[in-house]
Amino acid sequence: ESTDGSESSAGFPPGFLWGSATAAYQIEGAVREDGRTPSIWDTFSRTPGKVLGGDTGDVAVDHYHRMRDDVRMMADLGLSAYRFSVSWPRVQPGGSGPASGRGLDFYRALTDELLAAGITPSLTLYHWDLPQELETPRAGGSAAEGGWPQRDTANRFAEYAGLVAEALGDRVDLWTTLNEPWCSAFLGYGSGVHAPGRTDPVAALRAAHHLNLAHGLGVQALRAALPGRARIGVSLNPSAVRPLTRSADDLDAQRRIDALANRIFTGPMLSGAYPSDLMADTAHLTDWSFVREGDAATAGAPLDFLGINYYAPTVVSGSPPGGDADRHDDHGASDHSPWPGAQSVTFHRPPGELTAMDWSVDPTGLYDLLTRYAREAPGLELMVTENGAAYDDKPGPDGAVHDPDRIRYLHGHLAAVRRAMLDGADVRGYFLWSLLDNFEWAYGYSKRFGAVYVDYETLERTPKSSARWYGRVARTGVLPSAVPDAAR
Ligand code: GBH
Repeated sequence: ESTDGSESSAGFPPGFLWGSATAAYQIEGAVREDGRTPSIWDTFSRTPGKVLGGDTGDVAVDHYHRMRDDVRMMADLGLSAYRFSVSWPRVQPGGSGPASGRGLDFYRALTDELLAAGITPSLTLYHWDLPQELETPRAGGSAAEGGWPQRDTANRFAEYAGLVAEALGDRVDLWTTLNEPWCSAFLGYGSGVHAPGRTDPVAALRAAHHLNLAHGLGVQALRAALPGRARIGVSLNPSAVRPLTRSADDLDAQRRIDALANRIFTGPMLSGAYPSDLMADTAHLTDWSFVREGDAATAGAPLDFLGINYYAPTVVSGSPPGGDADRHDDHGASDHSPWPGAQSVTFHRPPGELTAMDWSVDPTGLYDLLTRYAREAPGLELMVTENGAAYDDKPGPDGAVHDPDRIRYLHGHLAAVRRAMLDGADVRGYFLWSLLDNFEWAYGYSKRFGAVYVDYETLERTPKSSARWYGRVARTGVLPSAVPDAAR
């Protein structure tokens, strides 16, 4: 039924990867099995007040025990790729030393199942679950807190990357070092809404640097261990940041947030240097002496693809027009900012329709990011490694789950991807976040991002109507010109 629509605006090229994405701590459960040790998210989620409803990933959606059924479901839907992450404390308990054979066996089995089903595996090494032992050593270590603000964590990551590459390099061709280092650094150590929950702007900047360094050292370790056919990238969550007005103050707020959200990572990773305006904007906080000679160049190790995770745009102004009442952010009760040195910047809710996260539906932001990085990094392949939305999905009386809002969201964003491709962006794949409803970090199980509904009592899976709609797009490679009537 596949049409050669590669020249048309609705048809994606043959070989385009149609995937879904997940992350280990959000779906696996089995946190105490087969030698796994705690990660910072185990500790954080068990700390009262940190996660809505006191939810943890102890069971999550039990993917660790239902992996074969989950792969069969992807194959039945017609998906051609699957992006998952490896749990570091499962495959290298404690964060250093030898690999755990039992931990690696799970990912060997997962990738075998995927390959047997004709699904391309895309492996992310780090999706936020740092071994707790690297954050706070139980004994022997220095009294200081560790984690990403400490330089040695970057070396530990490179060692871990090499170990996973040795084990899985024969069967996985798509490798991603880090998922959204902005979140690890600024939500983990700045605002404290993510693990490990620290609130120190300088620790957050140090973390960002050591994540850049870890990425570069990780790329080196992967290149050394993987066969030549492997493709290596990183997944960022670049902010599509717009000024509220064209005033000088608002344009400067846009520049500052672009530096703190985007160029702090793309500077080193794509050009081997930190932006000078970023260092000037934060000079009152730190002299950046944690950046050593050669670090930014290390972070700039050549990449094969850039992964872009996109949900919603950001609108900023330079001075609060209506005082604090206008202030909007999605960082809950935290008084701490994830934007070091940007106290003058106010965040505004963009106009238009909102998802269950209160994030606005705005496909133009995705178009803008894809065409921006196509321009700034010519020759680099792009991949949409996450895009999707949470809605208040509920099974109907017949047990079916109809999610027309999600179909419209996906349709709009896929059209934006195709438009960006026709305007020169070399996009090789799209991964819907997420395959399954899952543990949505600080929101626990209260937000459903899945194309597949999960009943949290029985853990039974039910593909929503969006899963069937997306599966058809994946099988045909053609985006229908209109969304189904039910989704209007
Ligand atoms: C991704 O994070 C994660 O990779 C994935 O694990 C997660 O489940 C999924 O998205 C859905 O949340 O208010 O200015 O701080 C996305 C995290 C959410 C971080 C939006 C930035 C808004 C910026 N991003 N958030 S701001």
